Amino acid sequence: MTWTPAEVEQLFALPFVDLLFAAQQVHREHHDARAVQLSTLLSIKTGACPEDCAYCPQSIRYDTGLEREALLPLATVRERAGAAKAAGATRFCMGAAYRSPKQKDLERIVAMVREVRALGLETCATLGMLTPAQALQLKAAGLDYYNHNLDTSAEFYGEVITTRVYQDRLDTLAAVRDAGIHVCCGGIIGMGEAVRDRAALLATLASLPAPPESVPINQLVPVPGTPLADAPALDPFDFVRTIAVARIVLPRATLRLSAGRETMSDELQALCFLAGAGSIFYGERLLTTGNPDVERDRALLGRLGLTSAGTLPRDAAA
Ligand code: SAM
Ligand code: DTB
Ligand code: SF4
Repeated sequence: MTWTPAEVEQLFALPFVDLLFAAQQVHREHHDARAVQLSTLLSIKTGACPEDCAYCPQSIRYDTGLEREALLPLATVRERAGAAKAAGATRFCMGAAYRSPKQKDLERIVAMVREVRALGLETCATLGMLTPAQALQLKAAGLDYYNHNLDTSAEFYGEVITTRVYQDRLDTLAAVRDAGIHVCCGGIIGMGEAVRDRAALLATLASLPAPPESVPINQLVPVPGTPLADAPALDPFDFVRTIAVARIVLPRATLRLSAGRETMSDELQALCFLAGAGSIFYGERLLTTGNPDVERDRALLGRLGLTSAGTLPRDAAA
């Protein structure tokens, strides 16, 4: 089913309880509503990024006090992935602050993907823009997912990032998809965008040649020193609405309740699961900012009767 931005905007305008009910119905049709998939992030190369993404603590253009770190050694990545698996994660996501990876760095990352996969974890990487040849190289190493976010609508994009254009992002997504790697692509809510931008982002995701298998919905983490440090606070219900609308227009995707959880109440997170979120980032850190600790997450899942197993969409498992 295709959705126009105007149709998606109408979903946002539904009364909250009606929207959540509709989203929950779609969720149960395609997913196990009691399962939450756990992905652990590791920043394998930190800071000094040449891009100017207004939300990002890793851009070299903003003074955020972040300590930069070169590409991590393979042994460190293996050790961190092993610890993530032991803590219960099923996917390990390696993030690097690149505009696009240099070939010699990609060779090292390919080795990391192989090692992490050998531990029995699903692998994900987010390294910036890729050429079709680089995507094929990652696929050959066994990369399961590539994360590359559209972040917001094409119209609002230029307010947030000026060092690359929307089409660059779409081109990388095509390279990833054509290489046969699962696409992980979502956005950030709370950057000062209008509801129509959220609707346009979700309509764009739903109308890609193939909808993304994985969709991270991030709430802006306002980082001092970045241009968005003082972005106006988001109404938490508008965040839940975004997850619910995403659920309806991307029925088979796994929606990840991503950045921003550290400041969310347990009740707000429960509403996000009700709206259709079926995955979280799990572990004390995202890339450079904090995340709830594993004890808090385990307790929350337990209190809600959610399990961290069984994450394949129902129809894919059949
Ligand atoms: N450099 C690569 C890129 O931009 O694709 C990969 C890493 S980048 C940090 C991955 C994603 O993290 C961004 O696309 C953005 O959606 C998200 N992100 C970064 N900073 C954030 C923040 N302060 N709050 C919420 N999400 C953020
Ligand atoms: C995504 O959509 N969110 C994650 C992951 N993909 C790479 C990153 C969130 C980063 C939050 C800011 C930080 O920790 O640096
Ligand atoms: Fe660089 Fe990615 Fe941060 Fe943008 S979001 S500044 S590309 S690390």
